Amino acid sequence: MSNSESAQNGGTWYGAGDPMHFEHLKVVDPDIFKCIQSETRRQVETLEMIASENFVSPAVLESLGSVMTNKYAEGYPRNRYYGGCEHVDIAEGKARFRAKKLFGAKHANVQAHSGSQANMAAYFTLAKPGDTVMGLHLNHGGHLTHGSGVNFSGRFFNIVPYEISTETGRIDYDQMAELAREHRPKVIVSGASAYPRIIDFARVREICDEVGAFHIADIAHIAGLVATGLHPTPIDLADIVTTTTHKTLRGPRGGMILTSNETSEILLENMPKPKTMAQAIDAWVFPGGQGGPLMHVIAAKAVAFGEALKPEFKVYQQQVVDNAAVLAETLLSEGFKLVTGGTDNHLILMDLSPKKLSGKASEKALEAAGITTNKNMVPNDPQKPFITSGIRVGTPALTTRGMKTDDMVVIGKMISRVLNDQENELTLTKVREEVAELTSHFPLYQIPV
Ligand code: DSN
Repeated sequence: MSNSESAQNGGTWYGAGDPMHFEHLKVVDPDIFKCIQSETRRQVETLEMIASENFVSPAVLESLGSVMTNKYAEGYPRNRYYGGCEHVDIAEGKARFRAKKLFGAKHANVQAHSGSQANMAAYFTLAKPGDTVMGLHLNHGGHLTHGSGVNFSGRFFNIVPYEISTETGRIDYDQMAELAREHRPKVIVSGASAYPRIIDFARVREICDEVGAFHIADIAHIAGLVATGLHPTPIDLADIVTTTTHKTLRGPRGGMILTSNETSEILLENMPKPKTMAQAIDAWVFPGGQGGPLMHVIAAKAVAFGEALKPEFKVYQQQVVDNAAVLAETLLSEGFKLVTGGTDNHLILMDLSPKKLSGKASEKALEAAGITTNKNMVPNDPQKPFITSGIRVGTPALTTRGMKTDDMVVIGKMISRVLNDQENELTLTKVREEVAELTSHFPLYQIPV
């Protein structure tokens, strides 16, 4: 692929430029150098189809590997607990400004270390321990932080999960409304980790308004689509929007919180004094839940948001969605069942129960063939979460490499061959060779030597 072609996909890094050098690491810690070398090779030579992963640009990588990691900067720009913050202030200011522009938000907190910590800060901004919170059930596509009993969300809050319809595989908004009327939650969380359809944020807002609940929208998976208008935005429909920055948004691993709710005085009974929504969010990130921000990650977030503001990023996101649609059609034509029958976004949830295949074994077989996916629960899954009957696949990472719809047809057929013949080593080896051949046409990073 030429650089001009790759630029249309929103980046210029595919195989371009020098490899990262690691002169020091090679000498100081050859074991870890080898891990990085092998991981680079794995990323380059296999098909990365985990729906929540992506490949960052060299500019983002350089920022992550910079001296910004050395700086303590507790507090917020121009209001820190440490001296020497004049440069990190600029980086964080740019990250916040670009995030607000990208999503049309009035306030952005870019310090959350992860999506989970963003959600924790959002919950504590709006609810007290023991309050009722509604979120999509983990086994129906929700996230751990949307109320799982093994997570802080399920331990600190009284969780009432809503579900997807077992007939359609889509979120059952009528059930959500009924549960909300019955349980009067303080917060309803919208958003999902394994949901292939558009989320109706307006309907969730209506339900919240009817019962007097706050609305938190977790757009971690779809942030890139939301930023480019390919999925409706929750910005004016949710009190708080949380996201990760490393999935479709293609930035460094991390979290972010946005709001456009200008509630001037939100009384937080467990905060020392009334705060605006923006101030309350910031206070629940630092000092409420975190200490020093990761300034190298925040600098990299600024770079990624700058990339996402470019017109090429929309072209990239459209290709992500087009690729997922064609991959879904291919899998359907190969006889697979897909939850909801297809996809509107970047991911597909395959229900392997009609074929009597487990997600665990299928993930392993695909991995052996050079295709990286993850096992996933499907609605009413008879299997345990560590086994499952589903496989989740996504197109963000392959699309970053420059792959298009024709490639998705080829890949869909490879997935079909592996899943239908997963015990056969010869099939797995043959597909692995084909994967190596395919990936060689889509250079990514140079493997360090
Ligand atoms: N664990 C992530 C995923 O894979 O979807 C969500 O945060």
